[in-house]
Amino acid sequence: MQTWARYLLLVFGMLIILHSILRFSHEDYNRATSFSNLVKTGQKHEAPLVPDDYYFPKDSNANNSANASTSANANANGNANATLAVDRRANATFVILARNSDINGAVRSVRDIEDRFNRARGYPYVFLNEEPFSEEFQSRVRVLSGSKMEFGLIPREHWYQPEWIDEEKAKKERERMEQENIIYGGSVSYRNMCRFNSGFFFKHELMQKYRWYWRIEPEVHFHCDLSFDPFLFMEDNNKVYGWTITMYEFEKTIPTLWGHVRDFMGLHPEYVAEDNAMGFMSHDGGNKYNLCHFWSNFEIADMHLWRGPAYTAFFEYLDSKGGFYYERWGDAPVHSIAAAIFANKSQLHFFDEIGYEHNPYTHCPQKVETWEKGRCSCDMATSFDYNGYSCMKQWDNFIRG
Ligand SMILES: Nc1nc2c(ncn2[C@@H]2O[C@H](COP(=O)(O)OP(=O)(O)OP(=O)(O)O)[C@@H](O)[C@H]2O)c(=O)[nH]1
Ligand SMILES: [Mg+2]
Repeated sequence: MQTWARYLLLVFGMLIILHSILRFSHEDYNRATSFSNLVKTGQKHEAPLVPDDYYFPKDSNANNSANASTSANANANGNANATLAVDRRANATFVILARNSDINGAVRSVRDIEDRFNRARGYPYVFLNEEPFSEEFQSRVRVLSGSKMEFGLIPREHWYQPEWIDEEKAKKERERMEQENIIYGGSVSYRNMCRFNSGFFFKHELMQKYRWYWRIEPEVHFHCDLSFDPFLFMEDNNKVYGWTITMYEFEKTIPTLWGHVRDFMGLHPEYVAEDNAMGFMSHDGGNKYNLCHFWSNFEIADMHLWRGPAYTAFFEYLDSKGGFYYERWGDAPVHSIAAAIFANKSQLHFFDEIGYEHNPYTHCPQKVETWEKGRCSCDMATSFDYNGYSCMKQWDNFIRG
């Protein structure tokens, strides 16, 4: 064999060995390069879009906060038409959990959602914090919108680590997770935040008057014009949970969560929805969790879901196990699993139209018409949907049946 051919063979052999080592040692690399993933690159999902009925007429720039009425005005069979969608507003609010130090990011997020959606709709905002919001924070976000803005203090018992948590054990676990480089593994405040988002934000007194919320974080981006009202679409179509990005959870943050979920379902079969979305999260009838969840930094959802008896019992059950502190359970898997179990699959809605970015991932609409209609600033080609770490293909397969 010629020398150059031998070198080529050697390099090729080394690449194969390196690839095998990486697949074995790095879960993300393994997923991204799996055969099923590679053949699906470039795949476009056929997500159902929000019907034209829900789009505002092109010349509509009315600020509906002035003539708002609740969506109780929907016609008898619950369908809306364009006029109704413009005239109505849902009983909904944006909710933004933030620290005073998050001010610049909060300004950017509010600026984005106002420009892309809310200036024409006038939905209110609730900002929540475990410390009082500074005057500066309030004045810098107030100036961005004519909508009502309220700034709430989170009650101590909704935020801090409960007394009954064994702090010695929790500390040991934090230290271990930190040593293992588990993201936020050593942080107590991150755990407070996850527990609050899982079980308490919808109990805050400022949230009581609302049924629907759209969760927004500081420093996120909305890449497309949103010329329809997602709350009204959800309300009229019996949806309860809307999302844009789905991905795998880090298993090391939730080692015992699924076992508790299964125990809970065994104790309370009456809460499990008949046509639930368990099949999206488990491929063996619920035995093993595939770690898929909705990325909850974006959520548009019905708080009836969280305030009802099923989720109330579920959260109390999980909380009593201490995993928010002894492990590092995120609100994303907790909400997602609950939505998948307690709602019917038709009640979970993927919003392809909403171009959304939370560093480092972006969802960009996958249909050219949608992308053009939304005047989107994102690059369709870099949408997270069929990234190896995304669970979109599991969702597609599940919905296709
Ligand atoms: N008031 C308050 N808000 C917090 C605290 N920690 C996080 N948040 C807010 O909770 C939300 C989630 O926190 P992030 O730090 O963004 O968590 P994450 O999205 O999982 O992680 P990143 O990838 O770092 O963004 C954001 O809206 C934060 O502003 C805290 O200690 N106090
Ligand atoms: Mg974040």
